[in-house]
Amino acid sequence: MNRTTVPLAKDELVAAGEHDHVMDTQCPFCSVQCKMQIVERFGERRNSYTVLPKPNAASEGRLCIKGMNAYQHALSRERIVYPLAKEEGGFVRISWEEAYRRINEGFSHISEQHGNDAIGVYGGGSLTNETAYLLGKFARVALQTKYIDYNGRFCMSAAASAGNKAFGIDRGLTNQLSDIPLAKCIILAGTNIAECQPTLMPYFTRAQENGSFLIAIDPRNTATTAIADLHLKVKPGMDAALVNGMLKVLIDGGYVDDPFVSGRTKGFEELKEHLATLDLDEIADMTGVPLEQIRQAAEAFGQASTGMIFTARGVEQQTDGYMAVRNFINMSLITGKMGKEGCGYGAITGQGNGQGGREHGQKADQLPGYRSIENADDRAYISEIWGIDADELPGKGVSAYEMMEKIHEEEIRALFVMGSNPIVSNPNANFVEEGLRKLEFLVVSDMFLSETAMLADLVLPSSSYLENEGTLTNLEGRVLLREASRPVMGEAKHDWEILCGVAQALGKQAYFPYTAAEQIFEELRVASRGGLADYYGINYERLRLEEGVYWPCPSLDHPGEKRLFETAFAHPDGKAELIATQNHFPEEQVCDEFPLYLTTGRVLSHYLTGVQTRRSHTLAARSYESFVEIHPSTARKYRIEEGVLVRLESRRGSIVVRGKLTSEIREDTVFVPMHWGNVQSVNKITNHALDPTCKMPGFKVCAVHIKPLVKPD
Ligand SMILES: Nc1nc2c(c(=O)[nH]1)N[C@H]1C(S)=C(S)[C@@H](COP(=O)(O)OP(=O)(O)OC[C@H]3O[C@@H](n4cnc5c(=O)[nH]c(N)nc54)[C@H](O)[C@@H]3O)O[C@H]1N2
Ligand SMILES: Nc1nc2c(c(=O)[nH]1)N[C@H]1C(S)=C(S)[C@@H](COP(=O)(O)OP(=O)(O)OC[C@H]3O[C@@H](n4cnc5c(=O)[nH]c(N)nc54)[C@H](O)[C@@H]3O)O[C@H]1N2
Ligand code: SF4
Ligand SMILES: [Mo]
Repeated sequence: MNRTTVPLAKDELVAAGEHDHVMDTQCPFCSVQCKMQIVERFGERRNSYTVLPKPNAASEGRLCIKGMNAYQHALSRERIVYPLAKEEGGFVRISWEEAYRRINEGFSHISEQHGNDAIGVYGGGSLTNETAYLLGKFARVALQTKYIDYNGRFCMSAAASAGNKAFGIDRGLTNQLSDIPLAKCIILAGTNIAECQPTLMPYFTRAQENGSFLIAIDPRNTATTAIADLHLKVKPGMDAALVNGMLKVLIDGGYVDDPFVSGRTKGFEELKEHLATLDLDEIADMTGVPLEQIRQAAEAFGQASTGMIFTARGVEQQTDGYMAVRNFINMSLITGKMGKEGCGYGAITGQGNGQGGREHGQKADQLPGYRSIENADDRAYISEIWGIDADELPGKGVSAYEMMEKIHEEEIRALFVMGSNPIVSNPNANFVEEGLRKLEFLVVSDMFLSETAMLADLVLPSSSYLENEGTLTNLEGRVLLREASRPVMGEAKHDWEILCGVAQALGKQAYFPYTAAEQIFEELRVASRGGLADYYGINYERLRLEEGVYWPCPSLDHPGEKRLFETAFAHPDGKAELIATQNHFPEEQVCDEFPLYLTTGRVLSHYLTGVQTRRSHTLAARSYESFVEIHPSTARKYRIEEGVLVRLESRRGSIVVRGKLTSEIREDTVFVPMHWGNVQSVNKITNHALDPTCKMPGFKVCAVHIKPLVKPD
């Protein structure tokens, strides 16, 4: 990971006679968006590839194993390179003209019979800003449906809602990464940075070298908790209560920053009164974290002169994810550790464009620039840019999983999926698969025949990150331009071209006249102008000259805001909101029938539903199948041995994975990664209960039963 090789300028490589083709690009996977250079040397029988990290501010010239091997899937022979139509059970090659004709026929037939809302659109956080923006416009203007949402609902929605309510704005990190080494105490809650954003680890180790005290909160020992000075091995789903304990210690110990609380926040009295009613011993008991450790963590944070808190999906993918995040933000605020050097809160964004993808209209209730589809001024502003009447603009739809319910109810009868594999990534996946099979018409745009694409009536081949130009916004809120570095493979098209093509087939070409991604970005700039996520001051020229620009950036001469909230929060009164949080318990509790908690997550070498990384031979070889982490004493009780196949069962279904005995996990909890489909798809058993505020599913806790597939002698 820490390769220090300096990338070469293209002409240096030419001079050295070393290469045939150099690609300057950006990793397609996680939110760090590391820059890299891929040198492709043409050989007689096959080409060879060398991948070099490129220095840039976020990764500081590091790459992880996924980035190093990301060329493998993009160049894989398994890429779909022409449109495919399902006929008599199999796929046949068709022309783009035929594909567009069938889409027009399919969508028109359904909307005439059942109305425009019978067609749903489902997007993703890997799409560029240009495509994400256009997908929102496509749903509202070309299809005129209210039903659009995206996979970020499962990823960023709890933190996004919490940021919006607490601060008045949702940008994942309130600071640049370079603030991290300046923090004297750091809390990493439900975030496994060492495996999920590996190139960021040196920021944290540097902080420790500067004397920082690092606290990790996770039910498992991970490569991240391994570097922590204190590890709170919390019971799954109990973060909100754990933070209540720490808040109580902070208040009782006199660690509140009174001037900050009175000048810059509201709601403190209610919070204090609520905490006074809670009992620390009870909190220790319900969270499984010894009281001494709760005290030690709170005091370390309270005493430190600077401090930062980071959360990720461990805290957020809960039926109380929104409130749990609010509680961590409470902690940053009452200690005044916000808006200053080495102080701030961060929700570690997940997907490559997990940040930008949540700002420009893929969400059910959102218009570009983080505008609201329910706000009359916002509707009028965007309608004018789109050249439609505000009355024609549909209203608010429903969240991603709720769309799956609408499919079952036959309110949605056709679905257009771009950049997601919902059949593997939604909770309660058997129900989701049943729904997708029931659809009258399913169109999927992907690079591969994903599990979802396999069910489609039409599959549209999209270009890869090496081929498609566009902008992505990294976890810091820094907008980056990724230039295309290869011609499109076969007859594949860029996602935005596909959207323009479908719009034309539907007779809506006048609203989709683009011939380059940059033209779409120019429209996005204006559409976002004056919104919360204001990109107006950013253009391709700037992005080429500067190393990315932070939003908000309201004008071309604005430098972009690197650190938020230095003087005010984004609410009209400039104050941040504190809130009293209940000691929430997960929706599903263990019982005699389902005696263990299941939590889910990731491994280093695979990405999300694995469609891409399972097609990279180097990555697949590192982890070729799923597994269940189980504590040896729990394994003994259920007669599970190392390496045997086991059946895990919940109220919703069952899966078969291999047992992996490890004392790194709590005895009451098992862990399964999410990167495999079919019989190893952990979402066949996860719980579909949603957080009431943000509609995030509780992916991180459900109750399961475990048994060996074959009974031991
Ligand atoms: N290698 C790899 N990297 C990735 C991805 C990938 O798939 N693979 N995906 C990207 C994306 S889209 C995302 S969203 C991010 C996700 O990044 P993370 O959120 O860091 O990853 P997860 O493994 O889902 O969960 C993090 C940790 O939460 C812990 N956890 C489980 N339950 C609880 C709980 O109740 N409380 C607490 N405090 N912790 C809990 C898990 O044990 C796990 O170690 O990673 C991004 N980077
Ligand atoms: N149990 C459990 N479930 C989870 C999670 C968890 O922690 N536990 N995490 C959740 C999270 S955080 C996330 S982000 C979701 C992710 O869920 P998904 O969106 O289903 O994840 P991906 O595997 O990234 O699917 C993306 C698909 O789009 C394709 N693709 C990639 N890039 C492009 C592109 O540019 N254009 C097009 N058209 N297609 C492209 C890929 O080939 C792949 O088939 O999963 C969620 N599900
Ligand atoms: S997966 Fe993330 S950390 Fe690894 S190279 Fe890609 S962008 Fe960087
Ligand atoms: Mo994610």
